[in-house]
Amino acid sequence: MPVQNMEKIFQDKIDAEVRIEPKDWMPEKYRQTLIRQISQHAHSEIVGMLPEGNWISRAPSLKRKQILIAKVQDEAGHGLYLYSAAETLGISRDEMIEQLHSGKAKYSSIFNYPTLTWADMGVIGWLVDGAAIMNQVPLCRTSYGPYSRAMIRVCKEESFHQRQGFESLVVLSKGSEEQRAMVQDAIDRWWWPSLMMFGPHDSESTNTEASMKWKIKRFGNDELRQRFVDMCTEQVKLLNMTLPDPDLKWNEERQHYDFGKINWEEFWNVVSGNGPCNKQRLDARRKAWEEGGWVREAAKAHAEKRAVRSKREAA
Ligand code: BYC
Repeated sequence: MPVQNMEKIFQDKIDAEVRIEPKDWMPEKYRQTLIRQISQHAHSEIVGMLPEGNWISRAPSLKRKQILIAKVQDEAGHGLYLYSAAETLGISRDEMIEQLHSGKAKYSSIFNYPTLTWADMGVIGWLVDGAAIMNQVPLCRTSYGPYSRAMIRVCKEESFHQRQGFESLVVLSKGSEEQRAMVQDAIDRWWWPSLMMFGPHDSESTNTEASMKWKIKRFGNDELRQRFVDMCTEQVKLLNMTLPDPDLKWNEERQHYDFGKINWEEFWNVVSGNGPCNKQRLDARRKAWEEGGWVREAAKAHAEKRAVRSKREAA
């Protein structure tokens, strides 16, 4: 069948909301876009464990330590579901990890900022997981079956993460002057990087148009960012704190909050590897990979031994 006909059948399926499954025909660019986005997402989950892992041994109570350990473990799980979803598109996990370690594959800009105080754990839960949910709930309906199914589980866990973050900030915001100052400082540092998580303006985005046609993305970067600003501007009032943006103002006509200009120079600088912690994050991942070599070898030897045994038993 000519490629144009295959493409038409494919697009008709997308338009009719039929999920694309691994063995279905798909345009090469659709496959490549999904590998790029899903692997970038998986890497973000794995690298995202580092800034929070940094506080596990310093959590202020046993309860907070248990919650933080559970959250970081969930992130490892999200990375694994997502690597598995990407593998169904014909790339191996080793290739994806090599792309991360060589700097070829991107991961979210947000994880290249340092976590300086305990309040950062609450603010990451509230703002970073909050931005992730805003972006990821529509991905539960993304057109590629394995990705959409992985995202349903990821989103359920992310909403727990966001609530625990906000709850911990509610407690701190009712605490001492010092605790309140710590929360405000963390909000001031994380607010703008959180807005950058949604990616460049749609007018600058290289992938949005094709991704929306293929229903990989359901909304543009700017629409999701606006929804996030509207949500957080209300939530911050419950903490009696402020967002660090003098231009934040309700616009009656648009029925949305207007907000200030994002520093795109900072964003591209971080994305291209020159953020405050890019080097530290990649060094930590490469070191973990090298030190885990013996586990991979042992698992492989075990699997080979089991395969030989079951072959012998079957004979
Ligand atoms: N950081 O054409 P665009 C999480 C890149 S949450 C770095 O709009 P696209 C977690 C983009 O890759 C974070 N790079 O791209 C939360 C593209 O470059 P390439 C992860 C970024 O893909 C809590 C270029 O800029 N979430 O995991 O249509 C705890 C132009 O952008 C960023 C996901 O990955 C950024 N912020 O839209 C633990 C969700 N933004 O690749 C973990 C799934 C843009 O063409 N991903 N770039 O060289 C998405 O929804 C989309 O990939 C994005 C970007 C909205 C992020």
